[in-house]
Amino acid sequence: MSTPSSDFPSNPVALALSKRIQGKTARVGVVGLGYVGLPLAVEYAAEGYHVVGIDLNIGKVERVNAGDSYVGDVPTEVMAPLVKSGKLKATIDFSVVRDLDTINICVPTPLRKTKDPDMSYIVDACEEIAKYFHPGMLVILESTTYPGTTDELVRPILERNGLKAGKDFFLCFSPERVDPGNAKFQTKNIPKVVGGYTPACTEMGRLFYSQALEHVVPVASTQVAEMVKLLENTFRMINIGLVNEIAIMCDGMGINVWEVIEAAATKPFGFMPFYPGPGLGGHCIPIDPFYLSWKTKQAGIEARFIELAGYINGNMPHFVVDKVQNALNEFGKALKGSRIHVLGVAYKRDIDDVRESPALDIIHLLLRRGATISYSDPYVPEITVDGSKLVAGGETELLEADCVLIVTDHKAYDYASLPSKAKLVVDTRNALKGLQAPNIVRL
Ligand code: SAJ
Repeated sequence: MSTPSSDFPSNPVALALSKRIQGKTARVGVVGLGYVGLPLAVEYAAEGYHVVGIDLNIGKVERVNAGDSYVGDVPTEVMAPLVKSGKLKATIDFSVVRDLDTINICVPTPLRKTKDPDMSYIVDACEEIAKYFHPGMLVILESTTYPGTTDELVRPILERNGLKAGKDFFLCFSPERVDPGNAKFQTKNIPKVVGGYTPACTEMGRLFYSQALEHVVPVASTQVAEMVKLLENTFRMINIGLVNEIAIMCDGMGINVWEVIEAAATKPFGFMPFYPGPGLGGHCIPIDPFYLSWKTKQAGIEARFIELAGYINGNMPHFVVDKVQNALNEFGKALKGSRIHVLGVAYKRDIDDVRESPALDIIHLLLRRGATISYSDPYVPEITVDGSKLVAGGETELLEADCVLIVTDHKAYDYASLPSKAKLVVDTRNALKGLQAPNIVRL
């Protein structure tokens, strides 16, 4: 769809806003102070802008205003001076929008149980912004969503009072690419894609991001920018699905899939290693591709790769539980009545996030088949499965277990000693790489 063009230099509204952005006098707003919004707010405050964070969670607002960070990628010692100097503050009150020049919307975009997009966070944020919206603003949606959201959902809400995107205000989409805990790539140095509703919008978005971030990548439209993120994460999800299916094939043929991948990864071009695992966790990879397939389905296009990969990845917990059952059978034991100690429940190593973690599905399935469960995870003190709370155990439970199941390969574990301590180990992450023993079973 071609977007209407606006003549940037001859538009006084654009000129005035661009001067405020370049002069760092623009008042920056960030809606949603999570692992995306808070680091962004801090970057702009550190650049010298006055930044107001808006979040419905009063606890987060109070912690920001106390200079106490709750996001791992934002050290308190970095944030506190910005709060103290008055450059950064937070509020639950959207009326501050009256005094803002720019707003980045960084709210969640989960899936409903029906795997349909839950757009309520974006809609609620836009409805609140619209109450105090004024000419001359730049609004950038960063929440991962289906192509068309910015143009079809956000723009009508903001244009409701007669203001026109591309003329009276500027509207962009820019995918968030935050990778929590990534020491090498943080908000400032991750290339920032931005696409606008009009060329003037794109230019305003480019100008805004170039003030605080190292590398800005302007693209032709909001739809292109929305699709970029979905391609990135769909690529990942489908390749993980492929390698999980390869693991199932290798299992059936008695081939060590980990050795296959390690050797394939020696190819210096045309190959990128992905690794099989117990399933697909997190709030991005299992979710984002279904925003794309939901949208394409509206256009009568079946996203078959996404559906198939979703099925394969979703089936891995069942495959793992079957593996545990068969391994116990080899030792003359039934799964029913056996004690299984799960090692690691976070959705990936060295983090504390259990959202969509396959460990929860695996524990649910094991309980349903009559096993007794304990778990340990240095980052997760307790979990709830099927309404029951499980508290993290430790060495005692590991030693008493009939089978230890490695689900999340946190670096904190002493894997070398595991085979001598445990009666049986099922390893879904190749954490015991290089170790051989009759009581080790690998994915
Ligand atoms: N996983 C596998 N095999 C793999 C890689 C991952 O089974 O080869 C599993 C993980 O165990 C986890 C899930 O997939 O359960 C997702 O893991 P992830 O490494 O993709 O980590 P996420 O969910 O934190 O993804 C984020 C994404 N970042 C953004 O969306 C901005 C993703 O685009 C990044 O590529 C990824 O971090 C990263 O590379 O760390």
